[in-house]
Amino acid sequence: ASAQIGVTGLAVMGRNLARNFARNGYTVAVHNRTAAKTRALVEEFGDEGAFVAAESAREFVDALERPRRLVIMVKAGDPTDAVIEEFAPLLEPGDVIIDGGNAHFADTRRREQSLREQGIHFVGTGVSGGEEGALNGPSIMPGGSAESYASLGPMLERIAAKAPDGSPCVAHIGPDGAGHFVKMVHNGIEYADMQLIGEAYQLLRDVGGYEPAEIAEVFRTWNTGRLDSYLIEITAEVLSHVDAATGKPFVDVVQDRAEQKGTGRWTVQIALDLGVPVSGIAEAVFARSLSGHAELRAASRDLPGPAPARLDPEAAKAFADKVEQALYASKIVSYTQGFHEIAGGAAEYDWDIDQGEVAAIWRAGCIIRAAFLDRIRSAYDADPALPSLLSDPGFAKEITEAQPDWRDVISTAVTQGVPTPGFSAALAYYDALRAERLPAALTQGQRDFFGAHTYRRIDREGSFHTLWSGDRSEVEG
Ligand code: NBP
Repeated sequence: ASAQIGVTGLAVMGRNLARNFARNGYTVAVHNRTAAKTRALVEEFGDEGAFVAAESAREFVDALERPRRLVIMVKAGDPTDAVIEEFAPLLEPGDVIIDGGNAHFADTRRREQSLREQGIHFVGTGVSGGEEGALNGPSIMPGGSAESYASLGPMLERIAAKAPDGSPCVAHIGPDGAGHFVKMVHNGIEYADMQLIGEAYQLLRDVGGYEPAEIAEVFRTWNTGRLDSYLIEITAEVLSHVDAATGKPFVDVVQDRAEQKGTGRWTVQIALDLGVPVSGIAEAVFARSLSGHAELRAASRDLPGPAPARLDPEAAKAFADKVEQALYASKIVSYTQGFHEIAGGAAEYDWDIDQGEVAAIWRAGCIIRAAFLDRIRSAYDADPALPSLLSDPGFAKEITEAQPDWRDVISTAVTQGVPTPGFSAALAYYDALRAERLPAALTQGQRDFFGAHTYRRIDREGSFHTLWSGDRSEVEG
């Protein structure tokens, strides 16, 4: 046994992760259900480091140093269970299985519990950064036992992305499913970021009258400021790309139906279960599903409404600055909601998650990497019990300054008929939080009226019911 780590599942992610370990000096055992992929990896990249090719599960397990560290990088869902069932009987107490796929955290909790009974550490690990990240440094979010992290952590730190201050983008998130939960929320935030960028693009195009290549320049400028992020950077690349076949902007020849693999949807489903309002993320998921309803959209195309009136170039320039404010303010709200969900998950499942650390390990390697995350990290470092990002004095100040433009952009969108569900949901969340009174009091009255669900009063303890169909006197509920 000579390999310090093994990777089974050698599609794009597993292959690149195995190469990343090898390039960092580790001897890596590699295995894949279809053995041809294992051989291909060693043939193509064998000179990058030390690989031990294993054809069978037994060979793979025997190639690993004890305690064994075995990374599973297969399609999430049933394949993961199949692989665990294949390997678990070959392992011994103290060995560590790392699942780097996009598992649902509830599956991870189930697998962790069952393997723990056999003395095997199961480390459900979020890995973000796609193919490129897996090879050159992903952001890594491991869950599982603290004990497993003691032996695994240093290896993950070597292969992880490095933040601008040099620190590795990996941290032990918490027990059992905590790592996959945080990865799920990362993806939900990613959906929201992408939706907000999409809305900014559509406003610049329809109201600002800019062409895609010009909008790319606007995004490039934004990318030198507080919006500096990977997603803004690639947005500029996509918008400036010209389709070779037609000579048209690439964005104009792609069908406008956004697909999804499910992690954004999970973020919203779980938020509903936890009772955490993630309205911005939900709007982003719904916007993708709406875009895919081709027949509904075709049937609705003739519905009346305003057509955007294009601004003159001077006004368009001023409008673009306002859109930047709206995008930034809405982004603060999305992250506020995402971090609230992490806090909600931590409370529900008894995970002690360091929110500042989560922000820190998202600073590089992952899809939502951004200069902004350093600010979030500082906010939580300054006050680990921060009730909301909006309570941080720095973010509160920025949102105060952005507010007139944020409102103005949404008003323009509404009067000109440009859909901005993300911007609007973010502002509605903000306004609801700061409201002195919400119509929830009326909701409680209605619930008591039709269902005797009772209500609480502002001036007395206890629950009460009004005899709505009687003399309307109040009784204790
Ligand atoms: P895929 O998700 O396409 O999975 C392909 C791999 O799963 C192949 O190695 C395949 O083996 C193996 N596999 C399947 Br399918 N069923 C199996 C079974 N019953 N037993 C054993 N092996 C089985 O690969 P990927 O895109 O590299 O993603 C791997 C994981 O990483 C996924 O969970 C994904 O969600 C996650 N992830 C992907 C990205 C990304 O950008 N692609 C980013 C972050 C996380 P075979 O070669 O024999 O068919």
